[in-house]
Amino acid sequence: ALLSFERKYRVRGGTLIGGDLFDFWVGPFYVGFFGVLVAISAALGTMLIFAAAAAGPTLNPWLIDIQPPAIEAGLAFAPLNEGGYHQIITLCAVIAFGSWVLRQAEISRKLGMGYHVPIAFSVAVFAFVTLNIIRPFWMGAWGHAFPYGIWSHLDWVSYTGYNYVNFHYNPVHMLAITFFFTNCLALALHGGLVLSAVNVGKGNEVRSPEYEDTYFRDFIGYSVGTLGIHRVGLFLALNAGFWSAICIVISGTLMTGSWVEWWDWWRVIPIWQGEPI
Ligand code: BCL
Ligand code: UQ2
Repeated sequence: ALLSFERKYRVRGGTLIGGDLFDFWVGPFYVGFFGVLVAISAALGTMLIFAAAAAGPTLNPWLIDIQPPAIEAGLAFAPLNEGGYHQIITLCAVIAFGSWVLRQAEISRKLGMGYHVPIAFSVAVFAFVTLNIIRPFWMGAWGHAFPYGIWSHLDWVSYTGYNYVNFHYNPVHMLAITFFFTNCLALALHGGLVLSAVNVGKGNEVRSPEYEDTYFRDFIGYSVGTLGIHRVGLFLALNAGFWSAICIVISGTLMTGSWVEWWDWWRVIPIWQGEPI
C-alpha cells in the first residue's frame, strides 16, 4: 500500500534516459531505465553464479567457489569452466552496480535532492571495480581478481596479503583502517547522542538539539553540530572505501615485493644519522 505522503512525490520527470518510457513504480519501487537494467544484469549474474556452481564440485553455499582464469591466461577471454563464468559474472556485476548508481541519481533528480547517495555508493563500486577490473588489468591478468565464494574470497585476501609479506605495513591500508575505525567512533557517538536525547523516559519531553550541542560542549568544549556530524560521517565513510581501493591497487603495481621492507626509507632518513639501526 502507498504511505499517506507518498502519492504527492510520484511525479514524472528527472529521468536520465528513456524519457517517460520506464518512468513508473512497481509497488514501492521506482523503476526507470536503470531499474530495468539492474533487474536484467542482476538476474543474469545470479543465474550464472548458479550455473558455475552447478558445474563445480560442491553446492554447499559456504564452499561454492567461482575462480577467475589462471594468471597464465593473461587478459584473454577464457572458456566458461576455466574462468569464463567469473568474467561474465564480473561484467554483470559492474553493469548492475553502475545502473544502481544511476537509478539513485534519477531518484535524486526526481525529488530535487542532491546527489549525495549516488556519489557515496559510487565509492563502494569504485572499490569493487578497482579489485576486479583495474588492478588485474594493470597487472596484466584477470587471474588477479578475487574469486566469488564465501570461503575462497577470504583465502584470496589472506594469500594476497601475505604476498606482500605483511599487509599491516601497507601505509594506505593503515589509513583506510583508521577511517573505518574513526567512522565507527563517529556513528557510536551520533547514535548514542540522538538516542540519549530521545529516550528520556515516560513523562519527560524529548530533548531538543540544543541539549545535544550542550552535552558535547560540557563534555569536550566543542560540538560539531547536528548537520556537521553527518558531514563528518559521510567524509569518514567515503574515505574508508576510497583509501581501501588505493591500498590494494598500489600492491603488485606501484609496489611489488614486501610492505615491511618498503619502510626501509624511514630507517635511513637524515634525522636518524648516527643512530644504530
Ligand atoms: Mg585488510 C582489504 C581492513 C588485516 C589483506 N582490509 C581491506 C579493506 C579494509 C581492510 C581497509 C576492506 C574494506 C573494503 O575494501 O571495502 N584488514 C583490515 C583490518 C585488518 C586487516 C581492519 C585488521 O587486521 C584489524 N588485511 C589484513 C591482514 C591481511 C590483509 C594483515 C591478510 C593476511 N586487506 C588485505 C587485502 C585486502 C584488504 C589483500 C583488500 O583487497 C581489501 C581492500 O582494500 O579492497 C579494496 C570496500 C568495499 C567493497 C569492495 C564492497 C563493494 C560492494 C559492491 C559495490 C556492492 C555489493 C552488492 C552485493 C553483491 C549485494 C548483495 C545482495 C544482498 C545481500 C541482498
Ligand atoms: C555533535 C552533534 C551531534 C552528534 C555528535 C556530536 C549536536 C546530533 C556525535 C559530537 C561530535 C564531535 C565532537 C565530532 C566527532 C569527530 C570525529 C572525527 C569522531 O556535536 O551536534 O548531533 O551526533
